[in-house]
Amino acid sequence: MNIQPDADQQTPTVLIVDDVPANLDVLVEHLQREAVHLVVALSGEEGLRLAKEIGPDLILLDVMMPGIDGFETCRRLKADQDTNDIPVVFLTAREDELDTEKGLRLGAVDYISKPFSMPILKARLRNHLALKRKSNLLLQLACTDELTRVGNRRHFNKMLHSEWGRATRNQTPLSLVMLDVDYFKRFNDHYGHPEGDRCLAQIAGALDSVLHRPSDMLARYGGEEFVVLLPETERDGAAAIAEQLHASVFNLALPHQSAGTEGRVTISLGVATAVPAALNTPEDLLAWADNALYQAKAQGRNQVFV
Ligand code: GH3
Ligand code: MG
Ligand code: MG
Ligand code: MG
Repeated sequence: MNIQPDADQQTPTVLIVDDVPANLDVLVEHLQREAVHLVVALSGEEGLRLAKEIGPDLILLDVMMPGIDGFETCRRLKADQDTNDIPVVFLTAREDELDTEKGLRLGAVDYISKPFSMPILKARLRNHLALKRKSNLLLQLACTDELTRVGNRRHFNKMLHSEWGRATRNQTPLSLVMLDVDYFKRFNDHYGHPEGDRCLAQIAGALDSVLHRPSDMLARYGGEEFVVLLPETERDGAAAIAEQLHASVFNLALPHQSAGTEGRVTISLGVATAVPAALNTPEDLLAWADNALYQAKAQGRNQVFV
């Protein structure tokens, strides 16, 4: 999955959770003129489901609700890594000090008691959304390789470990493709480093166009080396993707006129697949893919080694 370059430009989504439809009506009526997209839920359960599904930028949460109340809803949002970054603002008739402290301790960014002032609520929401936008941008910068706009090594390592954990729990295969540009030193020597940079960015674009599952992840591992993480993918499937990755770069037909090359830029790829076992680590999968890549290079480059 590629990282959206314009994640900070989108209209923010606010999820409002309240069991009383009249309360929702009042909030929607007043907030709909703000530059936000509003989604409503009538229970904690529905709020949790929607939060996971749409990933809102802020959740406005009632406390007293039948079923799971707002406090429990907040606790579960914060315990789930898919939703724990979403700022929660309580909006409630329960206004004693203990409740306020509890809501904030559970991780809410704000606690607003009824009766409340609509202009102040709006001002607070705007401030929280501005902060969320900045933290999204920071997160995106921390995960992105500046030159190629794909994931960076730091993000890849994080995803490798979390996908390894998931594959271990579910006993599903996890595949990794490691690839390296052939004779890239000669490319730089011949065409210059700026042209080399442009070449790497084009290669990243071609590689990315091959991946279609949201869970697939491309990253620049370093220099002229890229990695592709393929969750729930068997060896045959990974080999087929690797062939497509190989063809995508070959078909760019970027000229590379120097000794040993095919007249165009090519890549070598190594594929590794594992269903995690107790004695293995994600670093083993990396080492296997690296070893396969070494074999692809040793057998003449411009090929996939599985
Ligand atoms: P091989 O086929 O064995 O991979 O040969 P190679 O020349 O590609 O491998 P080597 O490791 O000797 O050289 C890698 C080159 O990649 C060296 C370096 O100049 C270039 N390179 C690494 N990172 C960048 C980058 O960010 N931009 C540019 N332009 N070149 C880079
Ligand atoms: Mg209520
Ligand atoms: Mg190379
Ligand atoms: Mg290299």
